[in-house]
Amino acid sequence: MPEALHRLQQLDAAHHIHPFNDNAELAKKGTRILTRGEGCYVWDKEGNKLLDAFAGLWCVNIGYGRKSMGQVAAHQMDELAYYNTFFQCTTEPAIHLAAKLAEISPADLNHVFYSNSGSEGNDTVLRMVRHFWAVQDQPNKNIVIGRYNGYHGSTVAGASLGGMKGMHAQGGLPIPDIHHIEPPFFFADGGDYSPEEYGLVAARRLEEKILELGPERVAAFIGEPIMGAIGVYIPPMTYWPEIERICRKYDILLCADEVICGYGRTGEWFGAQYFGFTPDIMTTAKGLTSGYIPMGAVLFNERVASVLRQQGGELAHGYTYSGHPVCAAVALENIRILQDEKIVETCKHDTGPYLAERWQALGEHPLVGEVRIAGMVGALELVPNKAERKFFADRGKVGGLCRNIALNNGLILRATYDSMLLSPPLVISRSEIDELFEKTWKSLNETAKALA
Ligand code: PXG
Repeated sequence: MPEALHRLQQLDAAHHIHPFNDNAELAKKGTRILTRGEGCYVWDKEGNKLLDAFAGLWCVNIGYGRKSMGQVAAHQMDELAYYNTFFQCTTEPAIHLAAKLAEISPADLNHVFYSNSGSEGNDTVLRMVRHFWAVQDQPNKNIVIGRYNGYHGSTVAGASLGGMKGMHAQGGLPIPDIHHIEPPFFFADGGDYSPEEYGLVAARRLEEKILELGPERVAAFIGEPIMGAIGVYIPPMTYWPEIERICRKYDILLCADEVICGYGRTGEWFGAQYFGFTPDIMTTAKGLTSGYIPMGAVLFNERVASVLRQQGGELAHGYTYSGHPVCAAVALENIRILQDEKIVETCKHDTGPYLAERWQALGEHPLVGEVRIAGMVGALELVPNKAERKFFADRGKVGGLCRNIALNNGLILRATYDSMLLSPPLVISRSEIDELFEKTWKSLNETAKALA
């Protein structure tokens, strides 16, 4: 190993605590150090060129290496590197971005509150939905319902709204008045239902939970249109309209966590449009800036925004960097690129269908028990026996093995348990999709061989 690489790994091991890692194990193994990106590819310090089929962490929608993003950031830093949005002030990029988000978002989600990340955005959501009911003399309508294995971030509110038991175990979560229902996961839970029937069955768990808690206690429901981190669970098309019907029936706010789905991931601008429902609140981040700079934006509809405005008094909430001018300028440039290059439309009508065709074809591999795909996000469920909808006994081992084999083949896929997750930059071309297919097929073959 070259001396320079080893030295960097030693420094990293000595001083850097990594998120979502066993840090003791990582320190022994040494981190992979990424140095450069261009389009759908990244290079590491050892000189390996990797096809990034995960877009960094579900976020680099416009691909790496876009010069104009840096130019816009540099220009804004020269003009005005920072000013706050607190004391009756704002900046031009923050104004233009809010207007742009109102333009591209569905329905009347026309009001923006800025955060720095998806987690912070969901902290904002939790506080605002409770405040919304409290100022209307319903302070006890404060319970938020999420889903087990949902992911809404890693802050106290984000991890509480999420339903990851491993996260709840660290730090005494969830905080009070957050409840969870079982997620829609047909592969594991669909039984003898058709997917359409199952979508309704899974959605009606929300109604059962509301009736158990009392509708007068429930402020909101929150869910990712497609559950990403847990394994790209794509619900049947019947699920979200039924969730929406239930929320309307009991007057419960519907919050879509669009942190992964937002800004084109499904071939629509937002996941809610893909599934045909209209949320009251949307959390967005990641694709808002394609990961070039940290930023999040929570969108509120007219009803919620007007109550918060007219009855809410002074909003006792905000972040130093809410609406940061450099981040807002970069987000505007990112959206300009998405629009001018018709990237979302191309995903919907051209590259998305092609990706779906090739990704579906991987379902013929003996290791693959289910193929999931919606636009530019998907998964392969690796199974011991193709004929049965059953997991490996030792969940996660085969997925981890396949991920490492893929890396050796120059391909980045993420594994959650034994689901191989796909979320490439939205600009992936047909020939890059062919390369993705070939490298994935080869990696599946080598995984099967290693198991035999
Ligand atoms: N909501 C959703 C749906 C997410 O996917 C967040 C909120 C939190 O966003 P921030 O910006 O605070 O990280 C996310 C983030 C994984 C993984 O293992 C996924 C995320 C973050 C870290 C790891 O797939 N998603």
